[in-house]
Amino acid sequence: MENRTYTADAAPGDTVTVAGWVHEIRDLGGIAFLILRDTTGKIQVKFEKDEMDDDLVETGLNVQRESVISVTGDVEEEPRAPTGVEVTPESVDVISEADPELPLDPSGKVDAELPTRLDNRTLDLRKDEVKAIFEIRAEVLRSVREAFRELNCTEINTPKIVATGTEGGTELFPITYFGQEAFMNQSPQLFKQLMVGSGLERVFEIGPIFRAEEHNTPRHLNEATSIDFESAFYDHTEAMDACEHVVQSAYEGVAENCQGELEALGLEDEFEAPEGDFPRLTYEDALDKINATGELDEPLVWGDDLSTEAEHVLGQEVGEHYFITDWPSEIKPFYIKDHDDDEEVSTGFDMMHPSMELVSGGQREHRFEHLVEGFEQQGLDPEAFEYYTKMFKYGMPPHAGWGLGGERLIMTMLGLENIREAVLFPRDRQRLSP
Ligand code: ATP
Ligand code: AMO
Repeated sequence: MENRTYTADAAPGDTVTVAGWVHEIRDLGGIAFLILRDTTGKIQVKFEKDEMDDDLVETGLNVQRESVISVTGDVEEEPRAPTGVEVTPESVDVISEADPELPLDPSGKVDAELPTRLDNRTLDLRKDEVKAIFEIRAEVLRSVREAFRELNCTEINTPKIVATGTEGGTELFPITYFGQEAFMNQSPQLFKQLMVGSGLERVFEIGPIFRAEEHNTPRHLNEATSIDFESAFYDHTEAMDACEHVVQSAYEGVAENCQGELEALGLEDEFEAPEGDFPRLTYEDALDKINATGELDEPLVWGDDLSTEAEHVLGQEVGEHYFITDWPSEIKPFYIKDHDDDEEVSTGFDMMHPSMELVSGGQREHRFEHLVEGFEQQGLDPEAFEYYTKMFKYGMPPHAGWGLGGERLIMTMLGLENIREAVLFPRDRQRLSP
């Protein structure tokens, strides 16, 4: 729109055209105010009924809330106005009139349940505190990309329609691909590994993953954003260092660049970037700590995965981001390398927020024979993965990496109760549109 001024830039003495949504109309009798909202903020438009053209007053005050309008007029200082300035209109143009029946109140005066909000995201994101989540999400992605750049990574994009799954057979979404069986990819795992053996060596990808999760929970999505890292000539400890750097950078970016958004969410005082090294507990230490609390009905034994309850108990004990290392080989996938001196123990690790798992990773099995054996042990047909395994015959360096759940990072960072709040249009068991 030609000559449009953002409300935040409207300064006393200027003649401006501001455009946006009718946030509120307050009619006090002789004087009335229309609050116009755009992406940068709000501005008051003043109507003095006796002193203004009747048509102008009528247009300005009869317009429905949330209609899109533009207003041209002079900006003046006005201490009583919410932002200290107001516009005295010369003309008001109703560009797109809103229906008086709104499915959701963007002024936030009437609360809406999450499903109603998700069905009406356009209106929902007119609220400052909801918009703030997605501005922060964008900042997280910017900071994460910057952190990967500092680590000399190359950004890659790998296919989302694939012939095989990697993270366990039950969670795949099958599709038909020109008459052939295919799946939505659960993880870029195999592709990112193939690229560390290429001339790229160190890569990252930020992209969707698809999982037909069995349960509907506040921390699982059926389409999530995975932040994946993989590097040649890294072991699991170096991969953990990179993970710390990326997660800390995300927090720092938000602390530096999202003060207004944190205020909109009421988090300006409590938001803190995690500092220093995250504690690294072995799986055995973790079991001991959990069992020592006596809070689980049954103590955990070697080989058990950590239940949600166990994660919470441990999170309470540790109280900050931490790693769990040295997991039993039997509960880690085929591509995770075992320790050379003890093949019962893997180099796999998880990185945890006190409330949930954020990352899985590890050093990878790069030796062809061991890799093929691992497939057979997990009941997978190595032939179906030949496109992957054969590259391990032509010079595959030792390597390590991890996958970080983007929405879980944002959810835990902002203390959101439901992961769906961190996604514009979440996919879950009940939700396929919008
Ligand atoms: P003014 O100070 O403009 O002469 P007023 O005393 O004539 O205002 P009204 O015009 O009836 O009173 O205004 C009603 C209410 O609106 C008052 O409480 C006044 O303080 C408030 N008000 C008037 N102008 C503004 C403004 N530009 N911004 C915010 N509030 C205003
Ligand atoms: P994993 O399966 O543990 O590991 O996934 C990595 C991280 O992705 C996030 N995540 C999810 N977030 C929301 N909804 C889901 N349904 C969901 N599933 C996973 C979690 C999890 O920690 N290939 C390995 C990674 C690697 O080793 O590099 C993998 O996919 O935050």
